[in-house]
Amino acid sequence: MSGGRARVVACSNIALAKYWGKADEAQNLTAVPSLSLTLDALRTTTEVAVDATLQRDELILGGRAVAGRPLARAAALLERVRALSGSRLHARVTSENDFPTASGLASSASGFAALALAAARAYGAPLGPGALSAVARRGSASAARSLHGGFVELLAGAEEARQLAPETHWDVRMVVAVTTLAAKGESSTSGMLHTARTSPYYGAWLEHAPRLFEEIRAAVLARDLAALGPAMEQSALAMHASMLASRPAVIYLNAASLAALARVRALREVDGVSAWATMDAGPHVKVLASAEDAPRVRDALLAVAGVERTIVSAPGPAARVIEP
Ligand code: 2P0
Repeated sequence: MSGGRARVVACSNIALAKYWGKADEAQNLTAVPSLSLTLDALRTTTEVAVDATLQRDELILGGRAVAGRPLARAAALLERVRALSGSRLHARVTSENDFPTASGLASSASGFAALALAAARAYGAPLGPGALSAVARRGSASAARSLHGGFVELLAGAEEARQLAPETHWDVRMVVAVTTLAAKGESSTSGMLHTARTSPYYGAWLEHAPRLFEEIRAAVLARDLAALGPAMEQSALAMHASMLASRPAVIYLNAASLAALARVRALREVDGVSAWATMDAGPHVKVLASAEDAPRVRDALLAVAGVERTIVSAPGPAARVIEP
């Protein structure tokens, strides 16, 4: 026997209150509080196999061996888990997403959450949920949130994320409008560091984001979509505004993203549907609505020029170990 092995499924998450900016770059602590919804329909499955014959860690993503920065980030996480478990053996990481990677659908969130849990199990590291969340956060801050199901918060400067309400709390839907299959240009990490360095609006973002977080948190606890929606849209658009004022600008949205945003506004103002949009570090638009309204929102988004397909997701569960 050359080592342990574990297989994990983790769901991605979409922030209703956005994180953009770091309080501490080396520790990967976030500058603003964020609140997310874990999504059942966006999943990563990751296996970690510890293998005494390996000279270095290996990463296979979607069936292909990967080197460079993705491997370095995965190896850094494995190194932390090895330090906690006392092992010096390397591992082979095999990971599959069931959604487009590196395009603003938060593959790093589910990816690093799955990797943290699978690595901890494979190496036998005795990590509780808080410590696991902290290990995932060092890989990618949004990953700290994906270890939990339902509605999850990560406070500014916090080591670990915690669940605000379980997936059964509120039966909403997130309708994801996939606007392009092209890989995104700039990583979230470099985009937010560049925004912090060069955008005159970054200070305003830091000041306003905590207030939006509190508003969003209260609306989620009250299951109040009419209160949540405007604050959620403002969180996303204020974040993008801070990026747009950078030099040079950080632009993730494309023409189809803007057309989808306009359609969501028309859904509310013309069709009377309570639907609210959010966007991340990529061109896709994600729309929050009731379970009842989700089919109508999906049909409206599919008719937008440049929207290639939609994914409708219910709130999802915590990351979990599965049988091989
Ligand atoms: C979020 N995003 O709160 C924000 C909104 C994207 C836009 O967290 O540098 O991959 O690895 O901590 O977590 C995506 O950035 O960044 C993200 P790092 P991460 O969901």
